[in-house]
Amino acid sequence: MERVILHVDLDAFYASVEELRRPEIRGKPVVVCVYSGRTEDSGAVATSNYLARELGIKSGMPIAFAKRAAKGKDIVFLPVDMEHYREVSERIMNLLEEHADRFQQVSIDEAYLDVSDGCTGNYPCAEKIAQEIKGEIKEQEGITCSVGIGPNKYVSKMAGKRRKPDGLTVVRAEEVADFLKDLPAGKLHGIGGKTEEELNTLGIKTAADIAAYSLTSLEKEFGKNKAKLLHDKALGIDDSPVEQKDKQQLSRIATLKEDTDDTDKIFKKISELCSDMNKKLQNKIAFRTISLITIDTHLQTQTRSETIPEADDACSVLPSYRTLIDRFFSENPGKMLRRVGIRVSGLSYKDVKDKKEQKSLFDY
Ligand code: DCP
Ligand code: CA
Ligand code: CA
Repeated sequence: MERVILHVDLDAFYASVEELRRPEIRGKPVVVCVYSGRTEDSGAVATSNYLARELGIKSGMPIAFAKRAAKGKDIVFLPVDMEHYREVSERIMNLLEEHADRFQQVSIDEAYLDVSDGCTGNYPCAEKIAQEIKGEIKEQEGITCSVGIGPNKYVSKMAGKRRKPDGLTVVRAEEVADFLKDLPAGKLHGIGGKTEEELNTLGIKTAADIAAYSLTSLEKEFGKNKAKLLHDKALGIDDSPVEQKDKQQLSRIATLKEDTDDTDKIFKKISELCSDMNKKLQNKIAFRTISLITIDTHLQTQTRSETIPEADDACSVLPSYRTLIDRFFSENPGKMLRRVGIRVSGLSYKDVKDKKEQKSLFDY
């Protein structure tokens, strides 16, 4: 069966999410930072939006460097808010999973979708799914993503990188060689800077150069395994399957009717979320840790967790949530909440006989 794989990657993810919830910063360069806290500007840039990238500000750069590049300009620097990004990510990943026969999340903003069952070798069919996905993410979460479509995971990932942001790139099986040939070796996913230098000293610069170099000669330089890897990357070969994995945690979050510090109202919302969570757990998934997620009126997210004896009924632990709510308010007097959520983690999956049944667990 000829496979068709989608790779989806969200554009400037943390920055896009910040722009969405802070209308006042839209249209400006935005830099999201991990402050290490030692001195005012110590730490690194997590990401920047495309306007900030035009100024040379990129992921991984020390914050002090970014501040220098930003000097005299109207640029927004923000600290990371991981809880919030995880929440948005989880919703988007759930949405993506709905469209896949097999689904594999590979990072907070990236996933592979195998759509081969419905779209065997049928690229227009896969393209239609990609358009639907882009539309749904835009409509429900207000952000854009870039999608690559190819005959395997590696080619779909490389295709996705070709047009960003808001891109959609299709590379059919017969187009792979042409698509890769002029790319410098270091741009091939999985080939690092050091290997690129070693290749360059052999006069090998592009994917086409690697492909033209005989495998035996490559083996002499790099050993059997690495030589095969290089050849596969240059030729666009990748047999690895899209691996459906068990989720490590599940959460449910909702907006309160109005901003409040009334613990009874908050508890009532938590009870509703527990019932909703139980639909997903179906007495088939047990958990060992529960968390209360709170988002206050300044959009600050906090999480409080408790480890409990293993349970499979989210509503059986309501008294523990009551304690966590009380703890939040005793530690944050005067704060009002806008949104609340629950999370269960430390999951174990019971009585799941085969993957198919397992998938149906996540279908609802
Ligand atoms: N990230 C980070 N530190 C890095 C790289 C990334 O904290 N050195 C975080 C911030 C990013 C997120 O991971 O928003 C996703 O990383 P990507 O590499 O996919 O980069 P972006 O989504 O920000 O931008 P792009 O549009 O290029 O995908
Ligand atoms: Ca991204
Ligand atoms: Ca990514």
